Amino acid sequence: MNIIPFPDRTEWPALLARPVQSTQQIDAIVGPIMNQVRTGGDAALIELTQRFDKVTLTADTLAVSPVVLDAAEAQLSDELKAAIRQAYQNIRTFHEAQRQPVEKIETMPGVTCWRRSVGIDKVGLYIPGGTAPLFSTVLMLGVPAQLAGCREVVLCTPATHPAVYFAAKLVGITKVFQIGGAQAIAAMTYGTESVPKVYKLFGPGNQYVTAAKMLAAKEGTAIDMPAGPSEVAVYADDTAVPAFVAADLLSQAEHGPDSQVLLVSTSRKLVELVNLTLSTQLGKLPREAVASKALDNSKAILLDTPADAIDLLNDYAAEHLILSVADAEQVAEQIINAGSIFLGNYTPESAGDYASGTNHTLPTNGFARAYSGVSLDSFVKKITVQHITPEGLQVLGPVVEAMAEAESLDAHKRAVSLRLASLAEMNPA
Ligand code: HSO
Ligand code: ZN
Repeated sequence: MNIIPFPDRTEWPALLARPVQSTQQIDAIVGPIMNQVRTGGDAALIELTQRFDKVTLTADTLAVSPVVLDAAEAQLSDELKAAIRQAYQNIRTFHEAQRQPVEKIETMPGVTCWRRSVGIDKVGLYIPGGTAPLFSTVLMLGVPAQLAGCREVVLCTPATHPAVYFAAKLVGITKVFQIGGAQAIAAMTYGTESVPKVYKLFGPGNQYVTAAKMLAAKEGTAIDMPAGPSEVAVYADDTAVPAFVAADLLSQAEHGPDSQVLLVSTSRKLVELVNLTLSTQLGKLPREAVASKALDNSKAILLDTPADAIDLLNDYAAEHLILSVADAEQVAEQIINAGSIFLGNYTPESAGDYASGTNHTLPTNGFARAYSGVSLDSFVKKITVQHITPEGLQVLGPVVEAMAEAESLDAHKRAVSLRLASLAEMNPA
Protein backbone atom coordinates (compact mmCIF):
# COMPACT_ATOMS: atom_id res chain seq x y z
CA MET A 1 0.00 0.00 0.00
CA ASN A 2 1.24 3.46 -0.74
CA ILE A 3 1.85 5.37 2.47
CA ILE A 4 0.94 9.05 2.26
CA PRO A 5 2.51 10.80 5.26
CA PHE A 6 0.72 13.82 6.66
CA PRO A 7 -0.78 15.34 3.50
CA ASP A 8 -1.87 18.94 3.59
CA ARG A 9 -5.65 19.48 3.58
CA THR A 10 -5.40 20.98 0.13
CA GLU A 11 -4.20 17.58 -1.09
CA TRP A 12 -7.14 15.66 0.39
CA PRO A 13 -9.60 16.01 -2.50
CA ALA A 14 -7.12 14.51 -4.98
CA LEU A 15 -6.19 11.73 -2.54
CA LEU A 16 -9.80 10.83 -1.87
CA ALA A 17 -11.05 11.12 -5.45
CA ARG A 18 -12.61 7.97 -6.89
CA PRO A 19 -11.56 6.95 -10.37
CA VAL A 20 -13.82 8.68 -12.88
CA GLN A 21 -15.36 6.35 -15.38
CA SER A 22 -16.35 7.80 -18.67
CA THR A 23 -19.92 6.70 -19.21
CA GLN A 24 -20.29 7.94 -22.76
CA GLN A 25 -18.69 4.91 -24.39
CA ILE A 26 -20.65 2.53 -22.22
CA ASP A 27 -23.96 4.32 -22.82
CA ALA A 28 -23.32 3.99 -26.55
CA ILE A 29 -23.21 0.21 -26.15
CA VAL A 30 -25.96 -0.11 -23.56
CA GLY A 31 -28.51 2.18 -25.28
CA PRO A 32 -28.91 -0.08 -28.35
CA ILE A 33 -29.10 -3.20 -26.12
CA MET A 34 -31.95 -1.60 -24.17
CA ASN A 35 -33.74 -0.78 -27.42
CA GLN A 36 -33.25 -4.22 -28.84
CA VAL A 37 -34.89 -5.81 -25.79
CA ARG A 38 -37.68 -3.25 -25.76
CA THR A 39 -38.62 -4.01 -29.33
CA GLY A 40 -37.53 -7.64 -29.59
CA GLY A 41 -38.63 -9.08 -26.25
CA ASP A 42 -37.66 -12.69 -25.50
CA ALA A 43 -36.09 -13.23 -28.91
CA ALA A 44 -33.71 -10.33 -28.25
CA LEU A 45 -32.85 -11.73 -24.81
CA ILE A 46 -32.03 -15.10 -26.33
CA GLU A 47 -29.86 -13.53 -29.02
CA LEU A 48 -28.00 -11.22 -26.62
CA THR A 49 -27.42 -14.00 -24.08
CA GLN A 50 -25.91 -16.10 -26.84
CA ARG A 51 -23.74 -13.20 -27.99
CA PHE A 52 -22.47 -11.94 -24.62
CA ASP A 53 -22.70 -14.93 -22.28
CA LYS A 54 -22.31 -17.73 -24.86
CA VAL A 55 -25.30 -19.43 -23.29
CA THR A 56 -28.03 -20.94 -25.44
CA LEU A 57 -31.49 -20.28 -24.10
CA THR A 58 -34.94 -20.77 -25.56
CA ALA A 59 -38.23 -19.12 -24.72
CA ASP A 60 -38.81 -22.10 -22.41
CA THR A 61 -35.50 -21.89 -20.59
CA LEU A 62 -35.26 -18.13 -19.98
CA ALA A 63 -37.06 -18.78 -16.71
CA VAL A 64 -35.33 -21.20 -14.37
CA SER A 65 -37.76 -24.07 -13.88
CA PRO A 66 -39.26 -24.80 -10.47
CA VAL A 67 -37.67 -28.24 -10.66
CA VAL A 68 -34.19 -26.68 -10.88
CA LEU A 69 -34.99 -24.23 -8.08
CA ASP A 70 -36.23 -27.06 -5.86
CA ALA A 71 -33.25 -29.26 -6.65
CA ALA A 72 -30.76 -26.64 -5.38
CA GLU A 73 -31.24 -27.55 -1.74
CA ALA A 74 -29.95 -31.09 -2.18
CA GLN A 75 -26.76 -29.80 -3.81
CA LEU A 76 -25.61 -27.78 -0.81
CA SER A 77 -23.88 -28.99 2.33
CA ASP A 78 -25.87 -28.97 5.55
CA GLU A 79 -23.34 -26.55 6.96
CA LEU A 80 -23.83 -24.00 4.20
CA LYS A 81 -27.61 -24.33 4.35
CA ALA A 82 -27.57 -23.78 8.11
CA ALA A 83 -25.37 -20.70 7.62
CA ILE A 84 -27.66 -19.26 4.95
CA ARG A 85 -30.71 -19.92 7.13
CA GLN A 86 -29.05 -18.17 10.09
CA ALA A 87 -28.10 -15.17 7.93
CA TYR A 88 -31.65 -15.06 6.57
CA GLN A 89 -33.02 -15.03 10.12
CA ASN A 90 -30.67 -12.24 11.28
CA ILE A 91 -31.33 -10.07 8.23
CA ARG A 92 -35.04 -10.64 8.70
CA THR A 93 -34.94 -9.72 12.39
CA PHE A 94 -33.03 -6.49 11.74
CA HIS A 95 -35.20 -5.42 8.81
CA GLU A 96 -38.45 -6.41 10.53
CA ALA A 97 -37.60 -3.93 13.29
CA GLN A 98 -37.53 -1.16 10.65
CA ARG A 99 -41.29 -1.35 10.32
CA GLN A 100 -42.91 1.78 11.65
CA PRO A 101 -46.38 1.74 13.16
CA VAL A 102 -48.94 4.03 11.52
CA GLU A 103 -49.23 7.13 13.65
CA LYS A 104 -52.24 9.40 13.25
CA ILE A 105 -51.21 12.98 13.99
CA GLU A 106 -53.73 15.70 14.81
CA THR A 107 -52.02 18.85 13.57
CA MET A 108 -54.98 21.07 14.58
CA PRO A 109 -58.23 20.04 16.26
CA GLY A 110 -60.14 18.04 13.65
CA VAL A 111 -57.24 17.88 11.20
CA THR A 112 -55.67 14.41 11.14
CA CYS A 113 -52.78 13.26 8.94
CA TRP A 114 -50.96 9.95 8.70
CA ARG A 115 -48.67 7.89 6.51
CA ARG A 116 -49.16 4.33 5.27
CA SER A 117 -46.30 2.20 3.99
CA VAL A 118 -47.22 0.15 0.97
CA GLY A 119 -44.90 -2.39 -0.65
CA ILE A 120 -43.84 -1.51 -4.19
CA ASP A 121 -45.99 -3.84 -6.22
CA LYS A 122 -43.33 -5.15 -8.63
CA VAL A 123 -39.60 -5.11 -8.02
CA GLY A 124 -36.68 -6.54 -9.97
CA LEU A 125 -33.51 -7.86 -8.37
CA TYR A 126 -30.26 -8.32 -10.26
CA ILE A 127 -27.47 -10.60 -9.09
CA PRO A 128 -24.32 -10.60 -11.23
CA GLY A 129 -22.58 -13.70 -12.47
CA GLY A 130 -18.82 -13.62 -12.51
CA THR A 131 -16.38 -15.35 -10.26
CA ALA A 132 -18.23 -14.92 -6.94
CA PRO A 133 -21.84 -16.16 -6.84
CA LEU A 134 -23.34 -13.44 -4.65
CA PHE A 135 -26.14 -15.43 -3.04
CA SER A 136 -25.75 -13.21 0.03
CA THR A 137 -27.09 -10.36 -2.11
CA VAL A 138 -30.20 -12.42 -2.86
CA LEU A 139 -30.87 -12.37 0.90
CA MET A 140 -30.01 -8.68 1.27
CA LEU A 141 -32.53 -7.69 -1.39
CA GLY A 142 -35.01 -10.52 -1.07
CA VAL A 143 -35.63 -10.27 2.66
CA PRO A 144 -36.76 -6.61 2.70
CA ALA A 145 -38.80 -7.22 -0.48
CA GLN A 146 -40.52 -10.10 1.27
CA LEU A 147 -41.14 -8.08 4.46
CA ALA A 148 -42.42 -5.08 2.49
CA GLY A 149 -45.02 -7.31 0.87
CA CYS A 150 -43.93 -6.65 -2.73
CA ARG A 151 -46.37 -8.77 -4.75
CA GLU A 152 -44.09 -9.58 -7.63
CA VAL A 153 -40.37 -10.08 -7.05
CA VAL A 154 -38.38 -10.93 -10.16
CA LEU A 155 -34.79 -12.14 -10.01
CA CYS A 156 -32.49 -11.97 -13.02
CA THR A 157 -29.11 -13.61 -12.71
CA PRO A 158 -26.66 -15.34 -15.03
CA ALA A 159 -25.30 -17.14 -11.93
CA THR A 160 -26.44 -20.74 -11.76
CA HIS A 161 -24.95 -21.62 -8.37
CA PRO A 162 -27.41 -23.68 -6.33
CA ALA A 163 -26.93 -21.35 -3.34
CA VAL A 164 -28.38 -18.49 -5.42
CA TYR A 165 -31.47 -20.60 -6.11
CA PHE A 166 -31.67 -21.81 -2.52
CA ALA A 167 -31.53 -18.23 -1.21
CA ALA A 168 -34.17 -17.19 -3.75
CA LYS A 169 -36.48 -19.91 -2.47
CA LEU A 170 -35.89 -18.86 1.16
CA VAL A 171 -37.03 -15.31 0.40
CA GLY A 172 -40.04 -16.55 -1.53
CA ILE A 173 -38.92 -15.61 -5.05
CA THR A 174 -40.49 -17.81 -7.70
CA LYS A 175 -39.61 -15.93 -10.87
CA VAL A 176 -35.92 -16.42 -11.64
CA PHE A 177 -34.53 -15.74 -15.10
CA GLN A 178 -31.14 -16.91 -16.30
CA ILE A 179 -30.21 -13.66 -17.95
CA GLY A 180 -27.57 -11.08 -17.11
CA GLY A 181 -25.99 -7.79 -18.11
CA ALA A 182 -27.72 -4.76 -19.55
CA GLN A 183 -30.19 -7.01 -21.35
CA ALA A 184 -31.51 -8.31 -18.01
CA ILE A 185 -32.03 -4.76 -16.76
CA ALA A 186 -33.78 -3.90 -20.02
CA ALA A 187 -36.04 -6.94 -19.69
CA MET A 188 -37.22 -5.88 -16.24
CA THR A 189 -37.53 -2.25 -17.33
CA TYR A 190 -39.74 -2.84 -20.37
CA GLY A 191 -41.06 -6.34 -19.77
CA THR A 192 -40.90 -9.12 -22.36
CA GLU A 193 -43.19 -12.06 -23.11
CA SER A 194 -41.53 -13.93 -20.21
CA VAL A 195 -40.03 -11.31 -17.93
CA PRO A 196 -42.44 -9.03 -16.06
CA LYS A 197 -41.90 -5.27 -16.15
CA VAL A 198 -41.11 -3.90 -12.70
CA TYR A 199 -41.34 -0.49 -11.02
CA LYS A 200 -38.01 -0.52 -9.18
CA LEU A 201 -34.66 -2.17 -9.89
CA PHE A 202 -32.16 -3.30 -7.28
CA GLY A 203 -28.76 -4.90 -7.19
CA PRO A 204 -25.10 -4.58 -8.02
CA GLY A 205 -23.48 -5.12 -11.38
CA ASN A 206 -20.69 -4.13 -13.70
CA GLN A 207 -20.49 -0.82 -15.56
CA TYR A 208 -22.91 -2.06 -18.22
CA VAL A 209 -25.51 -3.05 -15.67
CA THR A 210 -25.11 0.26 -13.86
CA ALA A 211 -25.41 2.21 -17.12
CA ALA A 212 -28.55 0.25 -17.98
CA LYS A 213 -30.03 1.04 -14.57
CA MET A 214 -29.26 4.74 -15.07
CA LEU A 215 -30.99 4.68 -18.46
CA ALA A 216 -33.96 2.88 -16.90
CA ALA A 217 -34.10 5.56 -14.20
CA LYS A 218 -34.16 8.27 -16.87
CA GLU A 219 -37.18 6.59 -18.36
CA GLY A 220 -39.07 6.42 -15.06
CA THR A 221 -38.18 3.07 -13.50
CA ALA A 222 -36.87 3.67 -9.99
CA ILE A 223 -33.46 2.27 -8.99
CA ASP A 224 -31.94 1.55 -5.59
CA MET A 225 -28.87 3.75 -6.11
CA PRO A 226 -26.09 4.35 -8.61
CA ALA A 227 -23.45 1.73 -7.88
CA GLY A 228 -19.70 2.12 -8.12
CA PRO A 229 -16.85 -0.19 -7.13
CA SER A 230 -17.06 -1.46 -3.57
CA GLU A 231 -14.91 0.29 -0.95
CA VAL A 232 -13.77 0.23 2.67
CA ALA A 233 -12.00 2.75 4.87
CA VAL A 234 -10.34 1.54 8.04
CA TYR A 235 -9.47 4.01 10.79
CA ALA A 236 -7.01 2.30 13.13
CA ASP A 237 -4.91 3.33 16.13
CA ASP A 238 -2.37 1.43 18.21
CA THR A 239 -5.14 -0.60 19.85
CA ALA A 240 -5.92 -2.17 16.45
CA VAL A 241 -4.57 -5.62 15.57
CA PRO A 242 -2.52 -5.22 12.36
CA ALA A 243 -3.42 -8.71 11.08
CA PHE A 244 -7.14 -7.97 11.54
CA VAL A 245 -6.84 -4.65 9.74
CA ALA A 246 -4.94 -6.24 6.85
CA ALA A 247 -7.56 -8.98 6.57
CA ASP A 248 -10.35 -6.38 6.44
CA LEU A 249 -8.56 -4.41 3.73
CA LEU A 250 -8.04 -7.57 1.70
CA SER A 251 -11.63 -8.71 2.10
CA GLN A 252 -12.66 -5.61 0.24
CA ALA A 253 -9.77 -5.70 -2.21
CA GLU A 254 -10.64 -9.21 -3.35
CA HIS A 255 -14.02 -8.02 -4.69
CA GLY A 256 -12.51 -6.55 -7.82
CA PRO A 257 -9.42 -4.88 -9.27
CA ASP A 258 -11.24 -1.55 -9.05
CA SER A 259 -12.16 -1.93 -5.34
CA GLN A 260 -11.22 1.02 -3.16
CA VAL A 261 -9.29 0.44 0.03
CA LEU A 262 -8.19 3.18 2.41
CA LEU A 263 -6.30 2.98 5.71
CA VAL A 264 -6.31 6.05 7.93
CA SER A 265 -4.22 6.36 11.06
CA THR A 266 -2.28 8.72 13.27
CA SER A 267 0.21 5.94 14.06
CA ARG A 268 3.07 5.28 11.67
CA LYS A 269 3.91 2.12 13.58
CA LEU A 270 0.43 0.70 12.98
CA VAL A 271 0.51 1.54 9.29
CA GLU A 272 3.87 -0.12 8.84
CA LEU A 273 2.79 -3.27 10.69
CA VAL A 274 -0.38 -3.49 8.59
CA ASN A 275 1.66 -3.15 5.43
CA LEU A 276 3.94 -6.01 6.49
CA THR A 277 1.17 -8.46 7.28
CA LEU A 278 -0.73 -7.33 4.18
CA SER A 279 1.90 -8.80 1.86
CA THR A 280 2.01 -12.08 3.77
CA GLN A 281 -1.76 -12.46 3.76
CA LEU A 282 -2.05 -11.37 0.13
CA GLY A 283 0.25 -14.18 -1.01
CA LYS A 284 -2.08 -16.79 0.48
CA LEU A 285 -5.24 -15.60 -1.27
CA PRO A 286 -6.73 -17.51 -4.19
CA ARG A 287 -7.83 -14.14 -5.54
CA GLU A 288 -4.36 -12.65 -5.06
CA ALA A 289 -4.22 -11.14 -8.55
CA VAL A 290 -7.50 -9.27 -8.10
CA ALA A 291 -6.70 -8.07 -4.59
CA SER A 292 -3.21 -6.99 -5.48
CA LYS A 293 -4.50 -4.84 -8.36
CA ALA A 294 -6.96 -3.16 -5.99
CA LEU A 295 -4.17 -2.57 -3.48
CA ASP A 296 -2.05 -0.88 -6.12
CA ASN A 297 -4.56 1.97 -6.16
CA SER A 298 -5.01 2.00 -2.41
CA LYS A 299 -3.58 4.34 0.14
CA ALA A 300 -2.59 4.43 3.77
CA ILE A 301 -2.93 8.02 4.92
CA LEU A 302 -1.09 9.22 8.02
CA LEU A 303 -2.59 12.19 9.82
CA ASP A 304 -1.53 14.34 12.75
CA THR A 305 -4.60 14.15 14.95
CA PRO A 306 -7.78 12.12 15.46
CA ALA A 307 -9.76 15.25 14.57
CA ASP A 308 -8.03 15.33 11.17
CA ALA A 309 -8.85 11.65 10.70
CA ILE A 310 -12.53 12.22 11.36
CA ASP A 311 -12.64 15.16 8.96
CA LEU A 312 -10.94 13.14 6.26
CA LEU A 313 -13.28 10.17 6.76
CA ASN A 314 -16.28 12.46 6.53
CA ASP A 315 -14.89 13.96 3.32
CA TYR A 316 -14.37 10.51 1.84
CA ALA A 317 -17.84 9.15 2.78
CA ALA A 318 -16.89 5.46 2.62
CA GLU A 319 -19.32 2.72 1.76
CA HIS A 320 -17.92 0.71 4.70
CA LEU A 321 -16.07 2.32 7.58
CA ILE A 322 -14.26 0.18 10.14
CA LEU A 323 -13.28 1.97 13.34
CA SER A 324 -10.53 -0.05 14.98
CA VAL A 325 -9.81 2.57 17.60
CA ALA A 326 -9.99 2.68 21.39
CA ASP A 327 -13.13 4.80 21.65
CA ALA A 328 -14.85 3.48 18.54
CA GLU A 329 -18.43 4.19 19.58
CA GLN A 330 -17.62 7.77 20.49
CA VAL A 331 -15.75 8.28 17.22
CA ALA A 332 -18.73 6.84 15.33
CA GLU A 333 -20.91 9.58 16.77
CA GLN A 334 -18.76 12.10 14.89
CA ILE A 335 -19.09 10.33 11.56
CA ILE A 336 -21.67 12.05 9.38
CA ASN A 337 -20.88 10.39 6.03
CA ALA A 338 -20.65 6.60 5.70
CA GLY A 339 -22.77 3.75 4.39
CA SER A 340 -22.23 1.37 7.30
CA ILE A 341 -19.91 1.54 10.33
CA PHE A 342 -18.15 -1.38 12.04
CA LEU A 343 -16.95 -0.84 15.61
CA GLY A 344 -13.92 -2.27 17.39
CA ASN A 345 -11.51 -5.11 16.77
CA TYR A 346 -14.07 -7.89 16.57
CA THR A 347 -16.49 -6.46 14.01
CA PRO A 348 -15.16 -7.35 10.57
CA GLU A 349 -16.92 -5.99 7.52
CA SER A 350 -17.52 -9.58 6.44
CA ALA A 351 -20.02 -9.91 9.29
CA GLY A 352 -22.17 -7.22 7.72
CA ASP A 353 -21.50 -8.53 4.23
CA TYR A 354 -23.11 -11.84 5.10
CA ALA A 355 -24.91 -12.37 8.29
CA SER A 356 -25.06 -9.91 11.20
CA GLY A 357 -28.37 -8.51 9.98
CA THR A 358 -27.55 -5.14 8.38
CA ASN A 359 -27.88 -4.71 4.64
CA HIS A 360 -24.77 -4.89 2.45
CA THR A 361 -26.24 -2.94 -0.47
CA LEU A 362 -24.69 0.40 0.38
CA PRO A 363 -23.85 3.73 -1.25
CA THR A 364 -20.43 3.81 -2.90
CA ASN A 365 -18.52 6.55 -4.70
CA GLY A 366 -19.23 9.23 -2.08
CA PHE A 367 -22.98 8.77 -2.41
CA ALA A 368 -23.03 8.08 1.34
CA ARG A 369 -23.08 11.87 1.73
CA ALA A 370 -26.73 11.84 0.70
CA TYR A 371 -27.89 8.23 0.28
CA SER A 372 -28.63 5.43 2.75
CA GLY A 373 -28.09 1.76 2.12
CA VAL A 374 -30.94 -0.50 1.12
CA SER A 375 -33.46 -1.15 3.89
CA LEU A 376 -37.11 -2.01 4.30
CA ASP A 377 -37.82 1.60 3.28
CA SER A 378 -36.31 0.97 -0.15
CA PHE A 379 -39.10 -1.49 -0.95
CA VAL A 380 -42.06 0.60 0.17
CA LYS A 381 -43.49 3.92 -0.72
CA LYS A 382 -45.34 5.97 1.83
CA ILE A 383 -48.80 7.24 1.07
CA THR A 384 -50.02 10.15 3.15
CA VAL A 385 -53.68 10.24 4.18
CA GLN A 386 -55.65 13.05 5.80
CA HIS A 387 -59.09 13.58 7.18
CA ILE A 388 -60.62 16.88 8.19
CA THR A 389 -63.81 17.20 10.21
CA PRO A 390 -66.21 20.15 9.70
CA GLU A 391 -64.80 21.64 12.91
CA GLY A 392 -61.31 21.09 11.56
CA LEU A 393 -62.08 22.89 8.33
CA GLN A 394 -63.40 25.81 10.28
CA VAL A 395 -60.01 26.31 11.93
CA LEU A 396 -57.81 25.34 8.98
CA GLY A 397 -59.95 26.84 6.20
CA PRO A 398 -59.05 30.50 6.77
CA VAL A 399 -55.35 29.60 6.75
CA VAL A 400 -55.71 27.95 3.33
CA GLU A 401 -57.89 30.76 1.99
CA ALA A 402 -55.34 33.40 2.94
CA MET A 403 -52.48 31.48 1.31
CA ALA A 404 -54.42 30.61 -1.86
CA GLU A 405 -55.44 34.22 -2.30
CA ALA A 406 -51.87 35.38 -1.96
CA GLU A 407 -50.75 32.82 -4.59
CA SER A 408 -53.55 34.10 -6.86
CA LEU A 409 -55.06 30.61 -7.07
CA ASP A 410 -58.75 31.36 -6.73
CA ALA A 411 -60.05 27.87 -7.37
CA HIS A 412 -57.98 26.61 -4.46
CA LYS A 413 -59.52 29.25 -2.23
CA ARG A 414 -63.03 28.49 -3.48
CA ALA A 415 -62.66 24.76 -2.64
CA VAL A 416 -62.48 25.87 0.97
CA SER A 417 -64.81 28.90 0.89
CA LEU A 418 -67.70 26.90 -0.60
CA ARG A 419 -67.45 24.32 2.14
CA LEU A 420 -67.19 26.95 4.89
CA ALA A 421 -70.26 28.72 3.47
CA SER A 422 -72.18 25.45 3.38
CA LEU A 423 -71.25 24.76 7.00
CA ALA A 424 -72.34 28.29 7.98
CA GLU A 425 -75.70 27.67 6.26
CA MET A 426 -76.22 24.39 8.11
CA ASN A 427 -75.30 25.90 11.46
CA PRO A 428 -76.18 29.59 11.40
CA ALA A 429 -74.53 31.33 14.33
N1 HSO B 1 -18.83 -6.15 0.29
C1 HSO B 1 -19.85 -6.32 -0.73
C2 HSO B 1 -20.93 -7.30 -0.35
C3 HSO B 1 -20.51 -8.72 -0.36
N2 HSO B 1 -19.40 -9.20 0.20
C4 HSO B 1 -21.15 -9.80 -0.85
C5 HSO B 1 -19.36 -10.52 0.07
N3 HSO B 1 -20.44 -10.90 -0.58
C6 HSO B 1 -20.47 -4.94 -1.01
O1 HSO B 1 -20.96 -4.33 0.09
ZN1 ZN C 1 -17.70 -8.00 0.63
